[in-house]
Order: sequence, then C-alpha cells, then structure tokens
Amino acid sequence: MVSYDERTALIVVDVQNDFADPVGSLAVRGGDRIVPRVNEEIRNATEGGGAVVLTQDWHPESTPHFAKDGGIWPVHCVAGTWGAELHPALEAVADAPRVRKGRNGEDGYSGFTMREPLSGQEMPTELDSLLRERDVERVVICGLATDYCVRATALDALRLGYTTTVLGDAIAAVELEEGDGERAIEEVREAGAILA
Ligand code: VGL
Ligand code: ZN
Repeated sequence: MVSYDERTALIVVDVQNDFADPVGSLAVRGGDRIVPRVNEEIRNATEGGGAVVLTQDWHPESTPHFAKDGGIWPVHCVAGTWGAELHPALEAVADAPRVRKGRNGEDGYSGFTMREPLSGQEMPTELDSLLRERDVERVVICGLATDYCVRATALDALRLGYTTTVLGDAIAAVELEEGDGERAIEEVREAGAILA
C-alpha cells in the first residue's frame, strides 16, 4: 500500500463513463472493476493528507482525434455529455480539482500536456502548476486507460521530475493490440516509475 503525505498526490486519470461504463463508447474491458479500488486509494490519499486530482478527457464534437474526423477513436468524452462525466461510483471527489484536457479542441493523452491538433504543438495543462502550488513531489497514478492516458501521464510526470508510482490493480487497458497494456506498464517501469 502506498503511504501518502502532503507532498504526495493521487492522480485519477479519466475515470469517465465512456471508458469506465460497459456501454460507454470507448469502454475499456475491466474499466468499471477498478472503481472500488480507485475509491479505496482516494480514501488512503485523503487520510494521509495527500491531494487528489482528477483528469477528464474533454473533446469537442469534431476533432482529428475521432475516426470520423480522420483519427482513430470512436466519438467519446464530448464536453458536457454523459460519456464525459466522471463514473458515478467514484467517491469523495466533490472537492478534488479536475483537469479537463481539451476544452479548446486540443487533444493528446497526458494529463500534463495537450496538443494543438493542426500544428501538433504541445502545451501544458494546469496539472503541473496545480501540483507545484501544493509542493507535491510524488505522484501516484491510477485510472484509464493504461496504454494511453495513464501511460502518457506517467511518462510526463517522470519527465517533470515527480517520483511516480503506477497502481497496477487500479488501471485497465484499451488494448487495440493485445499486449498493449503490458507493454505500456513495462515502458513506464523502464522510464523509472514504481509499479505498486
Ligand atoms: C484515452 C483513447 C482516447 C484515455 C483518451 O483516456 O486513455 N484513450 N482518448
Ligand atoms: Zn480521447
């Protein structure tokens, strides 16, 4: 079990209906099964004095991220829709800051960075500054999906200098290709993340 303090934050990545609900448009196998484990971790973090921060994939109706507009994904997590809402079984998150990636049509996978879809230019979200304001040095990452947003968020956290733990039993993978989840875990481990 990870132990939390004021310098350790829990980042709950994209636990939204479109990923976590079995009828979501980009439902991740086992996505709903991680929710009780994520809730337990939210309690651990809160009891230890650690901040809890949530990210949300937050797309416009049309974006080169979607297959219908030239990308690879079914339409998902469109701003303001049911699919973009946090899974209703997530507990005790009313006061947690939410970082919504893509408010202005940017996309990208990491909770820390967005990408301007046409120019490809990367820009930070508010996540890093939000953590720095709280003097956070360590992050613990859980949520969806292992092979996309969890992976990208963990790699960015390491690049930004955070001691980074990924909770192996509180993540689930999209697996466009079988094995993508395992490969992503191996990659973040090699980059320096702790698997817990
Ligand atoms: C994600 C695919 C497309 C994720 C977001 O949250 O992992 N995956 N957009
Ligand atoms: Zn997306």
